[in-house]
Amino acid sequence: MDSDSIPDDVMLHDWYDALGAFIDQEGPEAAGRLLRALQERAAVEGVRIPFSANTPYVNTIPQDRQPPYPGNREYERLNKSIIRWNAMAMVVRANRESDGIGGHISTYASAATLYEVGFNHFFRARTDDYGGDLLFIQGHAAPGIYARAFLEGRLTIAQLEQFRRERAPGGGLSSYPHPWLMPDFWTFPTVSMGLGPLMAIYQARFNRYLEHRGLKPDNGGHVWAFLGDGETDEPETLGAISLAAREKLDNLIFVINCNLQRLDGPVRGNGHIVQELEAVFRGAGWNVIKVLWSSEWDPLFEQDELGILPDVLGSIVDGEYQKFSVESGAYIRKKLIEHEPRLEPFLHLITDEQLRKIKRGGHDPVKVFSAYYHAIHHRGAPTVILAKTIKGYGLGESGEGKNITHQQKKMNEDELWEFRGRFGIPISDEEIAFAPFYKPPEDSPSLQYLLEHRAALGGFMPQRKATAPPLKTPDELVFEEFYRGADRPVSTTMAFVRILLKLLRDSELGKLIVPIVPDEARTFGMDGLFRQIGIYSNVGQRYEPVDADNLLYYKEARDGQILEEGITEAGSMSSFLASGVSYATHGVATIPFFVFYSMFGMQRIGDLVWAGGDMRARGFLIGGTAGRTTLAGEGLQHQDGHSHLLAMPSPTLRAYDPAFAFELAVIIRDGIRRMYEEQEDCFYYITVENENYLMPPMPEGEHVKDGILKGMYLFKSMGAKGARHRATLLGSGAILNETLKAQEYLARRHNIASDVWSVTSYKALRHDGMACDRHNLLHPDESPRKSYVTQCLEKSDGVVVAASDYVKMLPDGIARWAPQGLTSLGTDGFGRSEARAELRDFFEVDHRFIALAALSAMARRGEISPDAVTKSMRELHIAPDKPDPLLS
Ligand SMILES: Cc1ncc(C[n+]2csc(CCOP(=O)(O)OP(=O)(O)O)c2C)c(N)n1
Ligand SMILES: [Mg+2]
Repeated sequence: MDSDSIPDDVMLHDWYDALGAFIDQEGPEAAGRLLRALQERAAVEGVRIPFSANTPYVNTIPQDRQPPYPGNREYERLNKSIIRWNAMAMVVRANRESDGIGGHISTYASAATLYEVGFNHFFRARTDDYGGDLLFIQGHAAPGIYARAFLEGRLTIAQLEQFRRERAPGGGLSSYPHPWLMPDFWTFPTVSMGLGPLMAIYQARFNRYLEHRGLKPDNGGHVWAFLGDGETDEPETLGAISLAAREKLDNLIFVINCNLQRLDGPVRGNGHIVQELEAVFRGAGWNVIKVLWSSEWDPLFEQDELGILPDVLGSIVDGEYQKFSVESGAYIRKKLIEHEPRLEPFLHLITDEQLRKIKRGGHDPVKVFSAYYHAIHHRGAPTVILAKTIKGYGLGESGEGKNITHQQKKMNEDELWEFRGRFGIPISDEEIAFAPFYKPPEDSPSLQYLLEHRAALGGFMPQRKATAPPLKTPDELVFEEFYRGADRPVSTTMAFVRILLKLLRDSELGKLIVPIVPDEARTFGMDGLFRQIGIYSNVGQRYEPVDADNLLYYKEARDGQILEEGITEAGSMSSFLASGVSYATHGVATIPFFVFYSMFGMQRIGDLVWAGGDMRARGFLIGGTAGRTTLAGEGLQHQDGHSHLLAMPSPTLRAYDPAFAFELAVIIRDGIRRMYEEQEDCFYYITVENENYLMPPMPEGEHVKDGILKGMYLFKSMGAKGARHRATLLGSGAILNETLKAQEYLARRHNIASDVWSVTSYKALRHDGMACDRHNLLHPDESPRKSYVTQCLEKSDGVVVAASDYVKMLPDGIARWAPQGLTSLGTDGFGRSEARAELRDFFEVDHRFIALAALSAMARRGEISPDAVTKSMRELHIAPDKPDPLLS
């Protein structure tokens, strides 16, 4: 044979026959092994087979491996049709009432079978003897989930009528899955696309972690993540799939609704999204199940003796399939024959009408059931189901398969008639134009069937239950050593690690702590923990670590406590979230401490932080190596001077920038009390720094702890000989030391007395100020409340200077409550790779600039002469023409 030739048909048939006989005799698994052996042999003989991670464009599960369908198809179809109708009516009516209120019809329309088969047969709620399945529902499919909950009796007609009108009397329904808004219903926020699949992977892994550590019984529970095919373009969607395979997460199932469309148009008009995803997931080691064709196709495949059908179907691009979904049977026939003339006689087996109606696999409950069945029984790898559907399925002229379908929110009367007819909804002709919600009578067998199936599967889903009992806040004694201060220079990072160590030793809380690091433990001096509590690994440690003879060796263990995530802040944050909501998902409160480079936190994974607030996550985010001038040398991509600004918008995130070990101890202890004893739905962002200095003892007085938590307290007052004026200096984090130095300078060189306040949280101060303003706005008849900032700052009428290692916006954010105004110093700008002192000079936040800011403000108020300021500048070596750090 020459190089281009392939075996002729006769020869091929001999091979086919031989293979067929082997499969009949030995079974498909043995045949797979045989082919693999042949492939290896061929490689040894020098045969090069082009690599393909794809299988033909047919269903992965052949008809003879389909389990029998256990349900009543008639009831299920009726219920599903009613749910479809109500989901559509919900959106249509909301938009009639309130034009532009939005909502989506077409996503659920394409996914209805995927969800309904799950709800009727697979999704099992948490019970005493079952760990519970967790559902990550595609956000835009929310109307369908509400429509089901309505049939289940969990939602009222009034609530359905108030879809996207949450403030309507009696309460409405949130647009998408938001646990913050519907805390008894939704479990995971998913509508920022890409986050759901990423979180689902880490959630499945965290479930295993809990089991391996004995915090949750090994009693099952699958994580089901539903996502759109367009959503797979988000890097977060596919970014962690190799972890899922590596960890052998057979408790994880992705269901990708391949309706071939996204918002604007086709996902891959010129290609094949299903094949593309198959290759990606198979390459990563997942079990891939393609559900492409409905049962109606089975006889066609059977009669396809030439084996040409898969090839033809595989050569049709997605854009063309989309066109098929809006075209006539005759058109489809013509196009298929254009692709492969040999199909012509074969296609005579079906009529044009049959050809038009023939369904895609994702709309066939039998095929979907079969895929789910194989998925939950698959061992050793996660499963992805690629279900081919039509976007806007059933919407007919008003949007099925159309490019505009994603945005479709209205249906005219004709379209409603067509919908009713197609799905057989029992609504009268007179009513139809109103698009009324329909619920069968309570005693109707179809509704009873639906309820019985949920009861058998453990109860309704989704459902969120925060059942974990409160924990006891550790005794003050645990923190005493930090309140006393340290007699050798240490950093707040070191203090944090020591606090963590003590908490890990706590008899009640210790085991519940989940330290999470993205390959940064050594940076923060946490490597001592490797040996002490171990790094979690689902397979333990299968090698002798290179540092085995070292006291602090790299210990991996199946019950290891640390989640060493590698270099993925998004993945680590997803673990944080899984741990931070375990009080609700598993009824076991765990306390995550996610320690990361502060620069790669808020700005890198801000969307996940936002989701954390939505899902009512609890726990501690610890931003290490923080402070734009405190982290020296690293330059502008590492030195963080704005994460506290980025922490501002997340409403339940409590952000702190402590200066001393005792402040940190007070904040962490109170955080545990709030989140785990009082069960408040909030979480913490605390920055820690790596500058070593002496940690003073906590000043006396109850107001100190209180002030630390509220955001500021008086740390040190200093008089001065013959002082006529007094300044107020606010400092935070490591910059507090610069403030203290400035205090001394002002007293020594200018006889100015001053008070130094440590500001631990500009965010807390601002929230308090805003609450006071709002109260005063709404209560004009009461005497006005005074913000905490005002209460603190009105004690002195002198100038106020605030300095931190963060942007000036932070102190500016409280300026309106400073009775005498304030001057902000901060670290706006890109910065430099430099040493600390030079950076602080560059950004103008060192003691010299703090003193200068105070003197300059005093001169403007006439308290001192401008000459004295100029003189001081010379003394402090501050040049007036120094470049502005903001843009230099
Ligand atoms: C991060 C993010 N970007 C953009 C959007 C806006 N958006 C919502 S749905 C959608 C298209 C979804 O297409 P696909 O994932 O295929 O889902 P389908 O509705 O087709 O099932 C877009 C762009 C979003 N919700 N989240
Ligand atoms: Mg899509």
